[in-house]
Parts: sequence; C-alpha cells; structure tokens
Amino acid sequence: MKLGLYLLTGCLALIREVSGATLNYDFNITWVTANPDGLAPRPVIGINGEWPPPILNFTRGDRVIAKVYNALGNESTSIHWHGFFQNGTNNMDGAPQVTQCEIVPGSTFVYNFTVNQSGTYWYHSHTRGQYPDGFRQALVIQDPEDPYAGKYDEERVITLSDWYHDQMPGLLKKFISVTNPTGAEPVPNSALMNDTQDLIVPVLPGKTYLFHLVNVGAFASQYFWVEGHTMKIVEVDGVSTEAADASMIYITSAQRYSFLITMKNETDQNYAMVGSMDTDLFDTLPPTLNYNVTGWLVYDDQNHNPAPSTVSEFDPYDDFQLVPVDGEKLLEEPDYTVTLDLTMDNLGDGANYAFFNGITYVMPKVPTLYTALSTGPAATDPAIYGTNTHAFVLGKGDIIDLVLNNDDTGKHPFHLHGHAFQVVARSAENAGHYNSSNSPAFPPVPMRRDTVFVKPTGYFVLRFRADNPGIWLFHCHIEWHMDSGLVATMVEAPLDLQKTLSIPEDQHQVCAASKTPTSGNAAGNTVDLYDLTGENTSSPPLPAGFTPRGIVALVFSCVAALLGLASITWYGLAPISQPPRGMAERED
Ligand SMILES: *[C@@H]1O[C@H](CO)[C@@H](O)[C@H](O)[C@H]1NC(C)=O
Ligand SMILES: *[C@@H]1O[C@H](CO)[C@@H](O)[C@H](O)[C@H]1NC(C)=O
Ligand SMILES: *[C@@H]1O[C@H](CO)[C@@H](O)[C@H](O)[C@H]1NC(C)=O
Ligand SMILES: *[C@@H]1O[C@H](CO)[C@@H](O)[C@H](O)[C@H]1NC(C)=O
Ligand SMILES: *[C@@H]1O[C@H](CO)[C@@H](O)[C@H](O)[C@H]1NC(C)=O
Ligand SMILES: *[C@@H]1O[C@H](CO)[C@@H](O)[C@H](O)[C@H]1NC(C)=O
Ligand SMILES: *[C@@H]1O[C@H](CO)[C@@H](O)[C@H](O)[C@H]1NC(C)=O
Ligand SMILES: *[C@@H]1O[C@H](CO)[C@@H](O)[C@H](O)[C@H]1NC(C)=O
Ligand SMILES: *[C@@H]1O[C@H](CO)[C@@H](O)[C@H](O)[C@H]1NC(C)=O
Ligand SMILES: *[C@@H]1O[C@H](CO)[C@@H](O)[C@H](O)[C@H]1NC(C)=O
Ligand SMILES: *[C@@H]1O[C@H](CO)[C@@H](O)[C@H](O)[C@H]1NC(C)=O
Ligand SMILES: [Cu+2]
Repeated sequence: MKLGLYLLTGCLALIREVSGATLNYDFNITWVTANPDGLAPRPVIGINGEWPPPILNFTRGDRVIAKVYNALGNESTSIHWHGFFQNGTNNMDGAPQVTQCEIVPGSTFVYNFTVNQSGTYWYHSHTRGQYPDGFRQALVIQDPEDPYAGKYDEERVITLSDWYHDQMPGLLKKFISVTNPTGAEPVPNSALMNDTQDLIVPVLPGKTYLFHLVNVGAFASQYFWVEGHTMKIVEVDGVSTEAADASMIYITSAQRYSFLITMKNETDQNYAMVGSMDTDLFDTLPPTLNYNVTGWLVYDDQNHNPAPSTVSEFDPYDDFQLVPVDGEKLLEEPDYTVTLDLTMDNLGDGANYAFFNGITYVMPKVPTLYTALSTGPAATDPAIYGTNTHAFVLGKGDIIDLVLNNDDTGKHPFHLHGHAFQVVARSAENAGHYNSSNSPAFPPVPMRRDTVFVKPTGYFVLRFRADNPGIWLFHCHIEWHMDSGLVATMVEAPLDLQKTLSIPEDQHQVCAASKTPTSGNAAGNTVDLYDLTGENTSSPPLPAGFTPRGIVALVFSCVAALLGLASITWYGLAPISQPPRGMAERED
C-alpha cells in the first residue's frame, strides 16, 4: 500500500516534471506604423509585421524557445523577460552588455529557458531607450496549482502605458544634453489602455473575471480604478497574495497586479474604468495633454458608455499591506547590506545624469556575465567589472539587504532582475535616509515583488537571498533615468556561475556579429585583470563652481552670440527660474 503510494507520487512528480510543453516562437523584429491614440501615426517596433506585439501565455513548467531575428536594419535589439528568475540561465535574461551581446541587424538570438513561476509579467527590449518605441507587451503564466483556481470564470489582460509621438533616439539625445541641464524628462503625449483609447471590454453579468494589469510605460505611473466595482487584488509581480479589496491601484512602470472583479447581475449600465497618469512626475503639464485614458466594462453594447466621473482625491491601495499566500517569513538578518544613495547632477559635458553613490552607470566593453565567466578567481573582485558598472559581489546563499536612500524629490520605481524581494521597509515622503536604530519594525510576512517605488526624499529597504547565481541589474524603470545612469550591477555567486553556466555557440556568434569582446575585465583586458585602461567611463565632473543655471546661461549666451543677439539677457528665463515639479527637481 505504502509502496504503491510512493510509486504513484513518484510517477505524478515525474509527469509534472516532464509535462511542460515546448513553446517555439519565431520573432521577426520589424518596423510597423501605428497610431494607438489616433493623434499621430508613427513608426513602432513590432513582431512579425504586427503591432501591438502578441500577448504571450505560458504555463509553469514550459520550455520557451524564442528565436529573435533582428530585421530593423538600423537598430540593435534584445528581449528582457521581466520578472523571470532565469535560474541557471542567466544568459537568457536579455540585458545587452550585461548578460548578452546586442542583437545587431541581421543577427538571431535564441532565448531558451524553462518557466518556474506564474502570474503576470511582460517582455520588452532592454536595448538603450528602445521599449517605449513599441517593443513591449504583457505575458501571463498559468499555474497548475493556482491558489485562486475555481474562483473566477475567465481572465483578461489589460496594459496601461504612456505614449510619445516622437521616437526615442531623438528624445534621448535632447534629454541627455547640455541644452537640458535640469534633466527635465520628455512629457508623454497620451495615456493608453491596452494600446488604444476607449477600450471596450465585453463582460457577462454575474461572472467573475481575473484581470491582469501591467504598466508597460516608459515613465508615468498610473492610478487605476473601475467605477461601481471593487477590485480584489490576488497577485503582484508574480507573487500570489491574500485577497485584498481595493477601490484604486497605483501602478508604476513595470509593475503588475492581478485582481478579481465579480460583475453585477444587472446589465442596464456600462461602467468606466480609468487610468490617470501621475502628473507629479511631469516637470510641465501641457494644457493640451489628456493624461487620462478611459475604457468600459460593457454589459450591453446597446447601453451608452458614460464619461467617467471626476475623482477629487487619489487614495490608492498601499501595496506594502499585501501578504503573500505562501506566508514566506521575514528572512534572517542580512549577511551583507548594499546601500545606494540616489542623486541627480550635471557632469562636465553639461548634461544631467542620475547617480548611485556618485556613480552613473556606463555599459562596459565586455558584457558583465562574460567577464564573470572568463576571469577565474578574480571574478569575486568588484573592481574588474569596471568603474561605471557599479558592481556589488554577493556571496552564494547570503541574505542581502538593499537600502535605497532617495536624495531626489521625485518618485522612482526600482526593479531588480532575477529576484522577487521582500519589501521590509518603505518610508513616507521626506523621511530622509534609512536609520536602522530609528525605524519601524519589519513586517513578519513582508510583501514581495520585483518592482517597487521610493517616495520623494524617502527610502526603502529590500531583502532577498542570493540563491540565483547570475549578473542581475538593479535599476530605475523610468527609461529616462535608466539611460542617464540609474543602474547598479549585482554579481551574484560568480564562482558558482563559472561552474554551472556555459554560453552556447550561437550566442558567441551574436557577439562576433556585434564585434563585442567576450573575455577579460570590463575594458577587455585578459592579461592584467586589474588594468582597466580604455574602459568606458562617464564624462568627468563639472569644474568646481559650475551650476546648472550657469550651464544654461552659458548655452543661451552662446546661442545669443551666434544669433548676434548678445545684448539680450537670458538669465532668469522662466523654464529654469521656477523649481521644476516632481521627478526632475534636482538642484536648489
Ligand atoms: C523579416 O521581415 C522582413 C520584413 O517583412 C522580411 O523582409 C524578412 O524576410 C523576414 N525575415 C525572416 C527571417 O523572417
Ligand atoms: C491562456 O491559456 C489558457 C489555456 O491554457 C486559457 O485558459 C487562458 O484564458 C489564456 N489566457 C490568456 C490571457 O490568453
Ligand atoms: C530606423 O528606421 C526606422 C524606419 O525607417 C525609423 O523610423 C527610425 O527612426 C530609424 N532609427 C534610427 C535610429 O535612425
Ligand atoms: C535549449 O536548451 C536545452 C537545454 O540546455 C537544449 O537541450 C536544447 O538543445 C536547446 N534548444 C535550442 C533550440 O537551442
Ligand atoms: C522552482 O520553484 C520552486 C518554488 O517556487 C523552487 O523551490 C525551486 O527551487 C525552483 N527550481 C529552480 C530550478 O529554480
Ligand atoms: C488587449 O489587447 C490584446 C491585443 O494586444 C488582446 O489580446 C486582449 O484581449 C485585449 N484585452 C482586452 C481586455 O480587451
Ligand atoms: C447575483 O445573483 C446571484 C444568483 O442569484 C446571487 O447569488 C448574487 O448574490 C447576486 N449578486 C449581486 C451582486 O447581487
Ligand atoms: C483626469 O482625471 C482626474 C480624476 O478624475 C480629473 O481630476 C482630471 O480633471 C482629469 N483630467 C483631464 C485632462 O481630463
Ligand atoms: C563602450 O565601448 C564600446 C567599445 O569601445 C563602444 O562601442 C560603446 O559605445 C561604449 N559605450 C558607452 C556607453 O560609452
Ligand atoms: C539614528 O537614530 C538614532 C536613534 O534615534 C540616533 O541616535 C542616531 O543619531 C541616528 N543616526 C543618524 C546617522 O542619523
Ligand atoms: C534556483 O535554483 C536552486 C536549485 O537549483 C534553488 O535552491 C534556488 O532557490 C533557486 N532560486 C530561485 C531564485 O529560484
Ligand atoms: Cu527614476
């Protein structure tokens, strides 16, 4: 009897192990024209000639093989599988110059990994500045052991996004420039719901739907609510939670929520659902900008779709209150603490950059994973990864605390690749730096997710176990800030990585096609690993005494001189004389 049970359990385990399907995708990355807000057709990056790209639907246990061919002709590309642990497959994480080489036009990169998670995710290009040009989409993973199985009838995916009419390469050039010394981020032109406006979601009375909400935007967080209905949050960023009722959600770029909504029995009315971009983030609020986007739960297409009511105050659910269903307790005291102080400042080229501890990220010449794999015992020394990659080496199995102190007056959503972390502390606005002897006790069962935002001049503390050997970026998910250097590199258990990971030949070919060196330190030196001569670095600091205002004055007087208008005084022009609002308030 007992033996029989054993055999049965063994067989079932085996079946579960091998029952995962293999999902083959051929992705031809191409330019497509799209006009999702109806205001301006523009080139976007699509897949197989289509935009929006396909919503993917995996099941835990599946093997995914995505062959990505770059047919863009004029830009490199990559795919990051946001929130995936890639345990044992760090080279499939999709971050160029970190875990792989750029996929140059005409090259193919094969992403090949198994899925050991469930919930709501997304995939997007991790090539500099690229995903807001359209190369991003939601992805869901079915769980054969879903704790909410049977509690809903159907599932629906809804994305939220900001949208720009101009393309990123041009916007980035203007953003990181001497002509924008305060670092004012481009303000989006529209908000989108599911890559459109006026989204229609047909629903049946009495049914319960599981909605997967993903913010695939570049910059703006959104408030989201559904009139006349309560959302029951059941998952954040791939972590199932105890059900929590919410009338409004705040969702930053890269965050995800799943919630259940039970429909009314009456079909006499349709209900608006609204996404409203957090305008605190914007330096200016153009009077023509509609920062809201509306869709409707349509009970009957004969009903009219009412305009949403005005909400007088935004009071979203506080995600810090969420409790994971698995009840994972607060991890032990940390073995190692990474402390990052966030600032924004100008460098010698006059442009504005973002810094952790005074370091702004610049990509190394050799992808960091390739450095870790090719440098033997030296791989445990953060120095070899280069000055501007800001590397921290984490010991295998160690408990890590990551303390982020925000010395900036904006909100920033941070993402750690390769992990869902416990959020053990998050301060209110203006709390200053974290002080362990003077802060609230950590929750016994902390909320876990992979993207969390820090409040203006506040802090958060994240805790995780370094049980996933690999190179994992930690960065702000506002694409503007990522590109101006708000990135640090976690080098997790590099010696284990050397023992367990080998790069397949086709990925070496991708590096050869992009002429990227694949061994040695960050500068590509394979002889003296501590000699970083020739490494990529940031611009030098500003000469002492220079301020952004000084730079603006300089730029404008140069322009004035060129125009022969030297007598005009450009000092004190409106755009810089007022403190910028929110995110880009950097200098007193
Ligand atoms: C990719 O799409 C482009 C443009 O439609 C086409 O010319 C090319 O043959 C396609 N390549 C592959 C490998 O499918
Ligand atoms: C994903 O596939 C499952 C069947 O395997 C289906 O029940 C579910 O509705 C699909 N979800 C989406 C968002 O397509
Ligand atoms: C590449 O080509 C596309 C399509 O013609 C164009 O819209 C885009 O601006 C180009 N990108 C760059 C970086 O020039
Ligand atoms: C995917 O990875 C598995 C396991 O490493 C390997 O057996 C298989 O050949 C790979 N497939 C492709 C198409 O690269
Ligand atoms: C798969 O996930 C389970 C729990 O979610 C974990 O215990 C296990 O170690 C994971 N396996 C791998 C190979 O990541
Ligand atoms: C959102 O758009 C995708 C196509 O991009 C579609 O598959 C999905 O059903 C849409 N969701 C809803 C709720 O209409
Ligand atoms: C809808 O009708 C069902 C079945 O009669 C009932 O159980 C349920 O409570 C009703 N729902 C609401 C919101 O009144
Ligand atoms: C957007 O919605 C908010 C909340 O209801 C409202 O206060 C605001 O006036 C709306 N803005 C626009 C431009 O419609
Ligand atoms: C880093 O160095 C490589 C090779 O010299 C170069 O192609 C790349 O543009 C540099 N990147 C940065 C951000 O400086
Ligand atoms: C941290 O808090 C303790 C207790 O309130 C205080 O004595 C100490 O000065 C604080 N440390 C810093 C660096 O502010
Ligand atoms: C990775 O897999 C190992 C087992 O191979 C497991 O111990 C570890 O917990 C996994 N880590 C993550 C983040 O899934
Ligand atoms: Cu940021």
